[in-house]
Amino acid sequence: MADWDTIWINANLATMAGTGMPYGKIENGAIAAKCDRIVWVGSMDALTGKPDTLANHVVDIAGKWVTPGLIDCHTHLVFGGSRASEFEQRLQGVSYEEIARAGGGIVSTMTATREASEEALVRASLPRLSNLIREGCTTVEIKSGYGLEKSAEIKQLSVARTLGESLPVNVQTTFLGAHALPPEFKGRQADYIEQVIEEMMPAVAESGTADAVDAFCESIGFTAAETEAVFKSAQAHDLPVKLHAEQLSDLGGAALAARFGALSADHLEFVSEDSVLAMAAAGTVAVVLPGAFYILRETQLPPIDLFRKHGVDIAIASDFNPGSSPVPSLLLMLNMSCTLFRMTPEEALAGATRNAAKALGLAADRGTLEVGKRADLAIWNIGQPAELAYWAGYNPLHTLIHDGTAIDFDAQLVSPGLAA
Ligand code: DI6
Ligand code: FE
Repeated sequence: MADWDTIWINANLATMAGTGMPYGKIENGAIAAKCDRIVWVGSMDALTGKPDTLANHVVDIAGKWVTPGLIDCHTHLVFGGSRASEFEQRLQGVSYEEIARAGGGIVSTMTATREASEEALVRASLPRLSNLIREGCTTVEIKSGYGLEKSAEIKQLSVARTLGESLPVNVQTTFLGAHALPPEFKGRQADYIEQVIEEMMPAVAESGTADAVDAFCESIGFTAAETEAVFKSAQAHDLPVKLHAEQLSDLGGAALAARFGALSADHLEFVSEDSVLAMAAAGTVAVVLPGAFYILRETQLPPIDLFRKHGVDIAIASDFNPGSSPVPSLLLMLNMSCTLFRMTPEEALAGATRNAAKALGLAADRGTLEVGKRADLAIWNIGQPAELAYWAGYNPLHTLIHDGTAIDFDAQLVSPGLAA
């Protein structure tokens, strides 16, 4: 018996480890796993013996490219219903904010989500998550925020946990109780926040269904002061925070998030340079969401140059949700972050691997091809890593390895069919 379980040889590796080489490239390399961990990464020349003496399984991948499994660090993929009719309204000129203020938007999804059973939500969500996995995702974050009451929020989070147990993927969950004001609290926003803090947060923490806490700090969401109260409560329950900030206006949410050592601030189209500086000092990741920008036909670009200038790590994510980003595709985000936001293909790939791991607090364990990290590998039929951002609407994934084992897509995933 050899010491390692599997070695992939004749591989081109985009390790995404900060080696100084673009993409952390190792051409003509090999990578080995034992159980669920990477135990060796390097060039074929550096192997200390014949591959079949080192590992029990030798897989010759004939020059294909290997990247870390992709990480979608911001989704709302558990929801009931669809919002196709709002899409039609928006195409007629009604804005996202107008729809939200008229009681549609997030609240309409809330109604459908509250009505759906846990089982129905699982059934609706499995093909959505399968779609992300088919494109190379090995970690996906899923938020609540369509329950907006204790039991429905916990239902959404439990569904997310069930999805992670049902499919070959690592699911991270985020409690987003402060997403929108439910109609029964109309005119009583302070009371709702009190309920989030006094009732929901302790129950969510107690249930163990959330890995982090998020809020929607926005003119159509919650104020900075309300967000701060939610963050204090999260801290009291030892839950890390992240924030939907500066998507439609600048309320200073990103700076507030930085003050709480947030893992990430997300959207950020309207963020100021001072807030970017605060994020840099706190190590808060900037998560940009080109799907929502595209679907809402926004024009204010997130300040990628300021993130670069001040050394803020940039992640990209699908923001998959039924309203502003009905787009269960991280590969498309790689393309859009380049075409729409002028990121480089290398920045885009770092945004969907290394920096996305950091945005979830998982940097020690995931996001790069390095010894000791999880053996989550995506093997691609491409000639160079930039192709992952270059193709749009095309999936060059060859094989996906999760925790050291190749996923059998036909047997383990659920067929497409996105309807709820
Ligand atoms: N910002 C978003 O991008 C999603 N939530 C949020 O606060 C959109 C959610 C939705 O429209 O259903
Ligand atoms: Fe979002």
